Amino acid sequence: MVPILYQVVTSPPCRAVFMLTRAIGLKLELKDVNITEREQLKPEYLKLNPQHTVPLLDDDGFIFWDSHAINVYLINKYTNDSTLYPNDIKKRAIIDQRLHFDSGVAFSVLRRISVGIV
Ligand SMILES: N[C@@H](CCC(=O)N[C@@H](CS)C(=O)NCC(=O)O)C(=O)O
Repeated sequence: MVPILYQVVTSPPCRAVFMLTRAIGLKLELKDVNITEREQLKPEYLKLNPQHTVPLLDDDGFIFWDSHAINVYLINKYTNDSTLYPNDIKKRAIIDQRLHFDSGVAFSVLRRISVGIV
């Protein structure tokens, strides 16, 4: 059973998961979430993710969200290639810093700017 990704094809965090799965050769089942129609706010989706965001991963019943957490999980579970998320603690610390920067700073700033334009 392949992992299921609830996604929006144009969403930057979803694209990050697509890039990672392409890099490690992992197939996903994709389920579109129509956020323009606010499908993410429906009770069925809120039951899966009370934070109502995409991407969300369902890996054989193990359900969680956030592209950064999903990518690290997929690397740990589905590849032995340690180059993407090295075991070396200093290299890993730099990657974690970039992930947290994206999560805590870059994405929210870019979202605020782009929501005003789109
Ligand atoms: N930090 C999250 C951000 C997820 C996020 O905000 N996704 C947007 C689409 S790009 C979303 O789901 N928006 C709908 C909503 O917040 O209700 C991640 O990396 O997965």
